Amino acid sequence: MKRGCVALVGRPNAGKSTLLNRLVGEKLAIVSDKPQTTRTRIVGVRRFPEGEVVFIDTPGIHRPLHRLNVRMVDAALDSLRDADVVLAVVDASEPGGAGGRYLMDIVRKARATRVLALNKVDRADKLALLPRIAAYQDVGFADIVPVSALTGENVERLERALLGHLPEGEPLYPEDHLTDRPERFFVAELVREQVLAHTHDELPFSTAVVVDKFEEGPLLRLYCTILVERASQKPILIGKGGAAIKAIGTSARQELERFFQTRVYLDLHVKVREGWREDERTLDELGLEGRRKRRRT
Ligand SMILES: Nc1nc2c(ncn2[C@@H]2O[C@H](COP(=O)(O)OP(=O)(O)O)[C@@H](O)[C@H]2O)c(=O)[nH]1
Ligand SMILES: [Mg+2]
Repeated sequence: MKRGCVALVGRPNAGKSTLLNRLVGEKLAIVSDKPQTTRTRIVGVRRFPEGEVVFIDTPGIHRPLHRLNVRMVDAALDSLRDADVVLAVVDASEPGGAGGRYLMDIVRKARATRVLALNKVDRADKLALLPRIAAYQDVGFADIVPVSALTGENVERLERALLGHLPEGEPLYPEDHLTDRPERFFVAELVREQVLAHTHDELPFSTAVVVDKFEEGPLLRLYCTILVERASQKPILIGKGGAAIKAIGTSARQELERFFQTRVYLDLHVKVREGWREDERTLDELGLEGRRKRRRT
């Protein structure tokens, strides 16, 4: 059978996480309209009649200004090195720009087979697509597939193309294995997704979620702390009379109930941790891979 790893790499906001969820058929990665939503690699396994594909979602490749972001970009580059197929995801509704060229310079050097997904074709100008495809000629893509991760348009064609490039071998994971992340990870991420949805400016980038307690029972009881970087951010996140944090809590609880298929009690607490984005200990606590913990393969 066919089997192997496909790493989704690209600029922030290209739609990698939306595409991962679409390819795996489960919501494993959170999505937002803000860049840098994904902070770590997320594995999602999908079985086809022809074989097994291990999809790896990664943080967007960008210029890292904080230690948090250094770890994020490292996680993306590590995945790219380990993959059988590198699936570059670009937003086809926008011109690539300097960031796009930087990405292609990295993808061009990958040892793995390269495939390009021109994403967001649902809102791209079809005429503008052709010259953009021409601009990718020299990157050495084995396939270029226009898709919409949002609507699912052409995603099956992409799946066929990816399967075709995978090596033969024994399955990498047991039959029921879906992801490499523990339940607590999804709790923190689903809460963070709602923080992202309800905040703007610097706040989305300055928040992280820690799961303090995970108590199973007829009611799943979850206690989380939302970290912010500065004292001035706390009242914004809480809102007038607690309105903002309440709205975040209500939506997060609904998402968590959907994910865990059970009733959920969610307790959210906001805490200031000055400059946590630069603090290696906090980054470790958040489970973000870093240079020091890089896997040897
Ligand atoms: N119109 C459209 N929007 C998309 C598509 N794929 C992703 N998006 C949107 O683009 C934004 C970023 O998506 P996300 O998956 O978080 O991007 P990532 O940073 O590359 O993981 C979100 O608002 C998505 O809803 C698509 O195919 N079409
Ligand atoms: Mg993402």
